[in-house]
Amino acid sequence: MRLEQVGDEAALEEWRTQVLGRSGELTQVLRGIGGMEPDERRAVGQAANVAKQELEAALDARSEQLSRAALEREAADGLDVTLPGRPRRPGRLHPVTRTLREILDIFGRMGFAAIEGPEVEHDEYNFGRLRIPEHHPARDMWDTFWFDEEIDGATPLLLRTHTSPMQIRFIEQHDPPVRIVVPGRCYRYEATDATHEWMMQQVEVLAIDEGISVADLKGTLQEFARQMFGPERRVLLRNSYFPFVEPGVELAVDCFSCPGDDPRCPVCRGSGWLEIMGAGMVHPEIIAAAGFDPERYTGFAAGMGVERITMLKYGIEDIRNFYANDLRFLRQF
Ligand code: FA5
Repeated sequence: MRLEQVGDEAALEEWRTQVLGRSGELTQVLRGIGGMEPDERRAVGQAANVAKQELEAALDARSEQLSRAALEREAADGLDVTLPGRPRRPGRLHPVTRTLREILDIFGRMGFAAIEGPEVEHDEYNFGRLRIPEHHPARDMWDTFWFDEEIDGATPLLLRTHTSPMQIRFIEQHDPPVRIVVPGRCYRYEATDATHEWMMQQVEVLAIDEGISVADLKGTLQEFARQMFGPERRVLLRNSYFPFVEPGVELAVDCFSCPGDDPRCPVCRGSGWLEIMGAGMVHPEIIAAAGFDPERYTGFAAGMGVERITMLKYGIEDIRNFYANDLRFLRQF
């Protein structure tokens, strides 16, 4: 085969093997040199080496010609492979996902396992077993989306308003000691504004064991706040009410954006404190209902809003930015 007749890369490789390869024509000649007279050996050897260099140069030139011809063919078809490619923008995590992972990491290091639960929940778990019977005023605070169907005559189905139902589901199935965090989406029938969405993510915290006290609640949440917002943060427990804890508290951290008394501060509005979660000691009736002796076992629980914590961390003033799918907002993180 002549080199000029070689029409593509595969044929070129075939030519190379045939002529220059290990058992190619030229290699045969070089191998034959061993049996020649010294003078003849030198002359043939030199000639063969010259021929080898020329053949290799011809091979390179032909290879170059072939790829140029291929490019020209593609250009003639309207494809210009020499144009720079379209830049690929690397994706990134949503700021709320980042905060969520940070929260789970912090509690993970303290020994809490992360578990998930259903977003479509029974009335009984979202309310009833959390000591919020029908007609209880706490239901007004947590109105939600209801389903028409009933399954097996069980209590009506709804979109859960908080992650607290997993407190009940978990202790129904597991004995103390319990140390879990439950991340997940929650839904509320809500008129949205800068700090309220109809869908938001919470992380529930639950610890039940012998001898757990309010000091454990405060210490754990304080350590969490420091890791999340900085080592100099102070936390404040304020009295609050949730039917499934006794006593109930709200946990606030001191403002990290102003000295604590600036009425124009977008983070605390001059109050000096930012509420980040509801918490309390698990109600003894809930521990008893799961089959454990409330004189022996005590525990604490907390529920925090992941969007709110993200807002505080990055100084975001409107919660609705998170789910508006505006890339100009999301690309900043
Ligand atoms: C609860 O949901 C309780 N389950 C919390 C709890 C758990 C108390 C365990 C005691 C023991 P609350 O409705 O306050 O409580 O909501 C908890 C957090 O979720 C709030 O502090 C806030 O950060 C966030 N949150 C509540 N509603 C919204 C909303 N509409 N939009 C955004 N975040 C919200």
